[in-house]
Amino acid sequence: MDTTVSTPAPERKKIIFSGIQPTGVMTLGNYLGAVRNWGPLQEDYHCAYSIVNMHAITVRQDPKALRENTLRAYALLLACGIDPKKSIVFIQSHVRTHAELAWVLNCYTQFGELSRMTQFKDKSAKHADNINAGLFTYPSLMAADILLYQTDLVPVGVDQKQHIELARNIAERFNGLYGKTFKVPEPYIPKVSAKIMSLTDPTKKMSKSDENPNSFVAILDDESTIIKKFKRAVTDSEAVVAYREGKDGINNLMAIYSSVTGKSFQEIESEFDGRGYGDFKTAVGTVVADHLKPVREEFARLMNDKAYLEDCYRNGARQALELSQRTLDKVYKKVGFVL
Ligand code: ATP
Ligand code: LTN
Repeated sequence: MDTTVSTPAPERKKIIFSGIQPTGVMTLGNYLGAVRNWGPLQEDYHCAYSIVNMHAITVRQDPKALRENTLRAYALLLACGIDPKKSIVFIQSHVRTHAELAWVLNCYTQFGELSRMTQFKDKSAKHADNINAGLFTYPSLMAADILLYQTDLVPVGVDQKQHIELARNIAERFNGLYGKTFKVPEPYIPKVSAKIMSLTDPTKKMSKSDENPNSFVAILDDESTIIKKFKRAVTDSEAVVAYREGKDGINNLMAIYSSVTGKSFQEIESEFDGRGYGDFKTAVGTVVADHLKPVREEFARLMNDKAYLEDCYRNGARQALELSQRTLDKVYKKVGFVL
């Protein structure tokens, strides 16, 4: 008689990967659209998060500033609650498999596909004097970042959806040719704050590389700067706090307020019923500043402990290399490279 008790196989913990470019100080858009979700995910998933400095050089960077911003971005991730004991947290250029897989994937990505990427179109319009090949093939490197870890879910803002769709297509194409090699990833996009808009032009995405610092709130801005920026935010002349088409500025402030306080749009509308935009803007500024205060304090503490940071990113790179090498080995074998 068979006496073994058959217990169901424990469900495999899903894998999360995401990245952020060290192109400046993280904004409220990056935070609410992506990074804020990364910490809580650590409890239920295997997570890997990267400072993608190789992506950053697709537009010209000052080397000294890039080096400093990379370290600051790393410290900021930890300050936002990403725990290097729970997640793999690393700097992209430390892990050579990313560039290696990116080359292979470039050969399985079509020129036409890359030409359709809206980020490429936007960035090449913005940097017309430097439309380099890296800017064009950027999505293949991003696909490599994701596919190397057999990622299930990619938590990002909505602007990255198109790149993730391309990564899925590349994975499916490669799997179709050579048999199952890559997990096909899904985007993971928040409902309310997937696209935070610029405070000076609410039809444009808030972006950390915007040359007008009033257009974005940086996570490290102090309280009075944050409140000042919200007070100056472009709205409309209607003086009614309501979420409606055509009220881009107010809709954006409501999305921010809702995302930070957890209140619904309806609750916000009644809270500010009969009150002017001045009150509303101060309230948004205050909740954002209060919410970010512990992040600022933890960041300052971490930046005073460079030895700890170095320990964390070296260790992160070691773990990332070990995992990603397994996928790269499979790929090299499948395409016919002599091993
Ligand atoms: P850059 O200005 O250099 O293009 P960026 O501000 O767009 O940078 P990234 O490093 O490219 O920032 O993005 C990091 C993460 O933040 C991505 O998941 C992206 O989708 C998200 N993100 C960026 N801007 C916003 C925004 N305005 N609203 C919501 N999410 C955003
Ligand atoms: N392309 C992204 C940054 C990025 C990324 C990734 C995001 C690079 N590699 C992998 C998620 C997964 C951006 O511009 N925001």
